[in-house]
Amino acid sequence: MAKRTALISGITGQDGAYLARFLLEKGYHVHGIKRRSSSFNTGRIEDIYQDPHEPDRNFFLHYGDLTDGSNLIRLVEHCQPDEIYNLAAQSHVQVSFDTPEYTGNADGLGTLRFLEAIRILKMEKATRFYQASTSELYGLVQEVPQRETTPFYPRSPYAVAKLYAYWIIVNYREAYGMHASNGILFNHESPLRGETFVTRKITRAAAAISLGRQSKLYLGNLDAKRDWGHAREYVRGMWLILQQDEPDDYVLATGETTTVRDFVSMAFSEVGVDIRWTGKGVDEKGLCARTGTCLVEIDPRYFRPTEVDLLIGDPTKAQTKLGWHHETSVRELVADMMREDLKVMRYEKIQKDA
Ligand code: NDP
Ligand code: GDR
Repeated sequence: MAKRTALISGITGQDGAYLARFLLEKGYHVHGIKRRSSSFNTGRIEDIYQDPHEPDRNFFLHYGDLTDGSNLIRLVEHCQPDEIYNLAAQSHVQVSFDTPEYTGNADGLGTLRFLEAIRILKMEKATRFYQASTSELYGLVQEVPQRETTPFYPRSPYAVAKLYAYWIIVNYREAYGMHASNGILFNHESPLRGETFVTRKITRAAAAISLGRQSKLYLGNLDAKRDWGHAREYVRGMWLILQQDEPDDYVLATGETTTVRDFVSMAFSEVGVDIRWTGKGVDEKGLCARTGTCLVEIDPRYFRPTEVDLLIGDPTKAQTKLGWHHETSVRELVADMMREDLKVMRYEKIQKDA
């Protein structure tokens, strides 16, 4: 059978890095879109990078940007992908309040530009399209657990941009018969998670504090609840969605929810620190550890103008139709992230001390 070709936008991000590995292992030719940057942004895919001079390559990187429509047309024409995974986005919810226009352009209109590229090139029947939709669409709680039929109520410029992307996928599917699907993915994390998302911020801080490299962790809303899974397992779900005969929309989630506060406790317990919470309210400072030293403090700057309080997904449709299941519990996820962050921090400490 001829090798299949995939085009991944957002290949330098957490999910892009896991998905590229997954597809390469499946024997795909993988093309990735990376942004031009003044410093390296390919750290997550270093180990699968292939030099352009190597013969018989199956991994290719191209410069591109979701805000540049003609670039996307050229890339789709050049790569002739069987499958496109649109993972690129300004993906930070809080940052979207600072950059709402850019976020709308990249995350909302960027998806439209990709779909238009397929349409302009008359590749509607040749190319399947995966859209990285999000549990942030549910926003203000309407129903729990959240499933494919739960009404959306987005609570950030990011979520509103993703709402546009979600519906343009549905519209192009219905209008032009495209094989375009939404994966409504709940939070998924890993050792490759961006450092400013709360889980990685916590695991890095717990590792750094335990090694004496940091004294305190500042956080915002500790009461938010998230359905956290492992990114490695979620990229398999993305692929399964595109292997279905019919395009459709699917929730990928664990079905369990955890507060930010409990995530902190789990991370610190991995390094033998028993966090004793002395405060409950959002104004309360001084969440102390066993030693009596204050390790975690609330900083109002990390609160969002509008928050998503509770996410808990119902993955029944993905389980029954795709045969997809999560495997890693939140505790195992924390352990995995802590293990890797401790490794990195110890290495950095040795270098610094030397
Ligand atoms: P990351 O933030 O780790 O990665 C985002 C990727 O998009 C990076 O490669 C980034 O490039 C790229 N990118 C950003 N803006 C542009 C642009 N204008 N043009 C081209 N590329 C761009 O996100 P994740 O890997 O965590 O998430 C992948 C996708 O899934 C995102 O769309 C996200 O919104 C969505 N999602 C994520 C969930 C999660 O829990 N992780 C849950 C649900 C949805 P660079 O490296 O140069 O910054
Ligand atoms: P989220 O992830 O907004 O769910 O979006 P994030 O890790 O940023 O926040 C989760 C929750 O933690 C609270 N929080 C903090 N968050 C950050 N980043 N920093 C802090 O210091 C902090 N303190 C508390 C937040 O208020 C929030 O309630 C992620 C992204 O990957 C999106 O792209 C994706 O669509 C959704 O997950 C599903």
